[in-house]
Amino acid sequence: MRLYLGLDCSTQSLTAMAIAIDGGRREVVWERSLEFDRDLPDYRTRHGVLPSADPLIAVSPPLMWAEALDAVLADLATSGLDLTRLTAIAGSAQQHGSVYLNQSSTACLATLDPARPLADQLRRIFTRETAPIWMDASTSAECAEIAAAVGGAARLAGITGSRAFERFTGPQIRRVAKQHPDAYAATTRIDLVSSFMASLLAGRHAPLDPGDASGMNLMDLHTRCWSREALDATAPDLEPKLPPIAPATTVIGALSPYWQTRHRLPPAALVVWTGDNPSSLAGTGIVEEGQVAVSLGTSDTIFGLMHTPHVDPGGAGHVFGAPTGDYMGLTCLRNGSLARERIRDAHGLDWRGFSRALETTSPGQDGALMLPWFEPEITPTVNAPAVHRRNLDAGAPHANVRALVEAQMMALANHSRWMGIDVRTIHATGGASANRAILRVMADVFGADVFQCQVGNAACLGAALRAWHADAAARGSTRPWSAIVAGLAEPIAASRIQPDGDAVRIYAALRAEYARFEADVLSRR
Ligand code: ADP
Ligand code: XUL
Repeated sequence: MRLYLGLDCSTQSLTAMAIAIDGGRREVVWERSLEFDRDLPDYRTRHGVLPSADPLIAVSPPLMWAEALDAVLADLATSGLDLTRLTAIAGSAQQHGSVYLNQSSTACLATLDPARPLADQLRRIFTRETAPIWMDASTSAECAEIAAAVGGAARLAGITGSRAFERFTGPQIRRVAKQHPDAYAATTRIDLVSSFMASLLAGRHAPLDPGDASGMNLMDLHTRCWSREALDATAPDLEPKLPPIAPATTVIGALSPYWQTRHRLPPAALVVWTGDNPSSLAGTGIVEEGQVAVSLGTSDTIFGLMHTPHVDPGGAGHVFGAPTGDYMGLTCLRNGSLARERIRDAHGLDWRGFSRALETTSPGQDGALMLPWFEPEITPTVNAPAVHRRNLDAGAPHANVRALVEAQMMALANHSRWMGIDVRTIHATGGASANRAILRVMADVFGADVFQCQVGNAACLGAALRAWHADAAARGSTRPWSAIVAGLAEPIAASRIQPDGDAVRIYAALRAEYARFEADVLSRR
């Protein structure tokens, strides 16, 4: 029997999951989640983000992620699992966020004192105390500058898989370089959240995998190397500051002596980390073209596997590297779970009441529509947040719940057409996928069967499966990905929600109406 550990450092929490693989048996044997706001209140985050007066700014403290890692691995040490069996560890993290480290970080990582908490020892390694994260929308000027320097949005998308997006790391780095040139000059390593966490475990600077590196507007999607043109367009002397890019199966070393002594963990193999969406692709079992998953987490995302990268000509979506070595298409909405919480709270509901609101209202509500841009939106790009309603009374609780969820599902459906996938089944994951009333709207809007997954946290499961896959590959096994995901990363057959014919017809028309409403409002801005 071997144990594999997956970690996921998301916007709001750090989750760890151990799976046991024993011949044909595969099982989740341990799981632990630490919520940043609740469990590490000293950092004063709200939903994992530091409060800001400017709605375009979103940053988080990297020390908080480090402290969470220390706490979660302390729990693993007392889990009762036979940790001598722990063979490999992999992880995933929210994408795009950037951590700025100085020269002292190299020695600090290598000489951590196991008698002392991790976070206490890291305080002096940052050139910026905060990390801009995926919710940051403050870099429109930098996006325009980078796009212009490489010859336009389409050219940048052709090289990197995406036009310039505010939250992508290249524009974020450019902003730091422009606004804080001294801090930028003192920065010797710019990590993504994934490579930062992996570096803490390895005791030395870790590489990035192509899945997360493709969320930066800096990697050439075709060669999986840094793009000279994109680097030059972004910031001076950038390449030496970036981690190397290594294939998703790379074992980057062993768990460092710090963890072995501090929490009595074995020198397990450490696999390069990736982004939460690539990890969720594996964790929802999407290893063939034509299947899609929808993740209803802090962000709402829809993604599917691609063998060859075809980029969204409309510029809404992204092409990233996939854990299988293929590609994945992805469309991301910022106003996901937190928008649902906002409407829930505004009308004094709990999740049961929210579900009941969906169950007691009718599809389409005679043309009631909402554009739920409570916060700046990613898809479509909306930098000045505002909620727009049509045929909808803002005070009507149930109608607003339905209009919100319909809007989110219609936006996901309309803005993922570019992937060219005929969506017949959807594997649903993320915190809100527990809510079957929301999944009913998803099934009807997409006209597709929707399944819940056996293991709810797909990003974390995907990380554990990647640990197993890379370890097996290092041992010379040629086990295909379809065999890795079988049995754990599978939809629950009995959870199937089939689309209702009448509702599908209503939404076919309403989706077109929604697209017109969206275009009309955007054209007036
Ligand atoms: P992330 O990984 O991005 O931090 P999760 O996938 O853990 O986020 O999802 C967290 C979100 O799940 C919460 O913000 C909450 O709004 C949502 N959620 C949890 N339970 C329910 C439910 N029953 N119905 C709808 N949403 C839910
Ligand atoms: C994807 C994106 C989000 C984050 C946070 O491009 O920005 O899904 O990865 O989960």
